[in-house]
Amino acid sequence: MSTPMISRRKFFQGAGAVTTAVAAASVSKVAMSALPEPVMQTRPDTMPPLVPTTGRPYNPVVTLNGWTLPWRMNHGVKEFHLVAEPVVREMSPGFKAHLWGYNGQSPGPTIEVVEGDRVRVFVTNKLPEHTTVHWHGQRLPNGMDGVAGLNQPAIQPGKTFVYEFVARRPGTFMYHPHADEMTQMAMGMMGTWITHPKARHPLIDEVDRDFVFLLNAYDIDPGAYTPKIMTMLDFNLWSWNSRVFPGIDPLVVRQHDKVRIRIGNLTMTNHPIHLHGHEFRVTGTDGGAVPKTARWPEVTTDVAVGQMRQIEFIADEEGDWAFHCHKSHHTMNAMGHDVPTMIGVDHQGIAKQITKLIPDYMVMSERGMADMAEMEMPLPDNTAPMMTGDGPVGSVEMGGMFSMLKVRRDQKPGDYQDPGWYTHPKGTVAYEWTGAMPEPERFEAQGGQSMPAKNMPAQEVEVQVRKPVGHAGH
Ligand SMILES: [Cu+2]
Repeated sequence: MSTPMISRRKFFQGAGAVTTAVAAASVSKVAMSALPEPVMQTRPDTMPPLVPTTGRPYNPVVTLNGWTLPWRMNHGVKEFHLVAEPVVREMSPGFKAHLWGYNGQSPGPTIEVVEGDRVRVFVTNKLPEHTTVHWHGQRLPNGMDGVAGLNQPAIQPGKTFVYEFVARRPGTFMYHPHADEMTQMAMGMMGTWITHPKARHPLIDEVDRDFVFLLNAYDIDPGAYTPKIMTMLDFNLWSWNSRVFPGIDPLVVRQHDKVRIRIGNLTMTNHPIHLHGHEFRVTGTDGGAVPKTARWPEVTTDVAVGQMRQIEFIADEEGDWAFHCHKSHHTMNAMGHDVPTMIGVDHQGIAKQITKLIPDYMVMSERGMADMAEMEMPLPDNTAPMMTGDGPVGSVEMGGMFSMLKVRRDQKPGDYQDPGWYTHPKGTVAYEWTGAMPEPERFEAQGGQSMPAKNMPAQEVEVQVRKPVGHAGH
């Protein structure tokens, strides 16, 4: 037992009445019998919202490629049971990663409670090393904050700790270990916590669809299964809820729905999240609801490390709208970083020569990188293609942090099933010009520098840029 100071008398008090269990105390075998059964989930699908049947009512969220953890009411206390453990996460179809997570998945299940709820979370550690859980953004007693060594002793392997506090502030929060954080977060240990308002809130609108997901990143070598935990910036898998496109489900809504999307960032860099076809407002952060006078329209919002951004909009434009991180390297999957830029280099003659010696030889990317998606280059087993995902009219040439907002007129309320591809009304799709191509005309106006440099060299210099090999381009 890691807490030596529990007296026999106190021990039995705790065991007999679980309602008085305190944090930072290992739970005995006797108390274990009072533990709520841990609920496990092994599928990576987006589960339908968990409509509450006990406790205060609320409108549940939908966790993208995830699920909400069921609870037990125990004398007015909402009890959850998290199990920290190694998991196998399918990151995209055919690509599995060996991660650490909670209750069978990475990220762990979403925890949903209501403002004012007394919440008790049992955390069982089935990892090979100690852990804790920190409840990012919450108002709680200091001893429940989960920083190993500072607020509590770490939870040793095989032990169960109890966290208990009142969910005081409505909002979107995250949970993750605060013990060997670098390893445990690089391995996928994280989850989302939603505290719904207990009554109508002047700054928290009711919405028709409420989505949530976490931004996370992994460095898994092509063909390997386990993330490299020492990586600080050069990750090769940029994921939403430990899924990469085309493994990320679309966000399906009914036209004219009011939509909320809550996005938390537990990677090592910022992600400008961009929505096509609609403007949104940032209505909340992990610090709480944003005052109405402080909201402005956006189509991209940067989610910095350790931040949550909650965006809201009316989905009034039908279609399949791209929704993605705007860092172009984050919408690609695993690749080596030693790929030089070959655009403009003509290999045609050389490739023919080499193919005589090495039949599989293929020159990559001399016309851009789109070849990669077209050719579906042979990959080691268990590797997500770098950029792929077939759309209705070709390859989407995306991977990583990419999904779609699918807005449909005939989507039923509460139906999150993928409606398939959007059928564009006649005459509303970009098309090829097949008429005559006129000769270019020179633009008439004469320009000039307002402050010409005196000693500019006479000859023109054409700069040939070649990206350095092994750049850290993130
Ligand atoms: Cu990004």
